[in-house]
Amino acid sequence: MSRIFWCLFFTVWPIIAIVVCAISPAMDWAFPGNREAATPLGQRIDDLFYLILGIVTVAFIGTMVALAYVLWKGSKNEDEKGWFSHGSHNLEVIWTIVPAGVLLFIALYQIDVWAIYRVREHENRDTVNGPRPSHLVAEVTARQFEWRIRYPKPGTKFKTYKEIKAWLAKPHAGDVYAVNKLFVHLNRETLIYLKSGDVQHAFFVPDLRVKQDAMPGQSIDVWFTVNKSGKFNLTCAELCGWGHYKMRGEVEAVEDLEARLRELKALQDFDGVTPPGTAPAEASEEATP
Ligand SMILES: [Cu+2]
Repeated sequence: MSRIFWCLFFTVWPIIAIVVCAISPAMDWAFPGNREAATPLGQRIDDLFYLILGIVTVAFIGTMVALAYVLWKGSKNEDEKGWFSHGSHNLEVIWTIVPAGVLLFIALYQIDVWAIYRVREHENRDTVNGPRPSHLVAEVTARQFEWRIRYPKPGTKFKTYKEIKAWLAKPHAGDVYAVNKLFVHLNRETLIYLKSGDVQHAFFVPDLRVKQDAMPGQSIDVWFTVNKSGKFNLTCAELCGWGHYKMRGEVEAVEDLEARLRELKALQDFDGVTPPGTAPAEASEEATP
């Protein structure tokens, strides 16, 4: 009886694991927000994830069925003597070659996604010599415990990477500054230069499947194209100090980025005195008897 109990005991856990895995997308336990990635590359990363999950699930179920079969068979006859195996050369060859083949397949299959994610020239073969005119370029500086963002003057179009590098080297008149809020173009490529003002941080936007460490003394370029409008959480994914937990920001994809940047610029330039040609609501109320 106790043999059958242990047989069932060890069989029920893998079944629970498979059930939990199967229902997790419906229960919102799967990807962030239970949504599709908001970038085309993120969707390909998700596809890779599901492919690997599928392979692992098949291996897991196969192993568990074999285990349950052995337990069940062994639980039937208490008088049967154990059979001692000193290994099987053929089996060892099989279970070495099969995983090696699976790993080789994954390594080759994912190479394209990795190249697009990390090797800029790969994605922009047609524009290796310069950024696309539609690029949003922004400098994002992580520091304890916030994200400082600098955009070039609204309307700036960089023609070469050299121009971008010159802009990154120092602040320029007309730059637009923001904290913890990064506006990006919808359906157009964003190119950000990630820096750190102090320790190591990590720029992580789960909905976009974008994650990159920010290193002191380095400027790291990160690019993505958001194809869903909305707001996405930006968090720091590197334990960077006591206030790490509150290092939260937001990425918002908007249709008219230029207009949004001009609004930010106007707000930044406002000196507290009513700008010419406009009458704030408070002032006109006071004037009414
Ligand atoms: Cu941080």
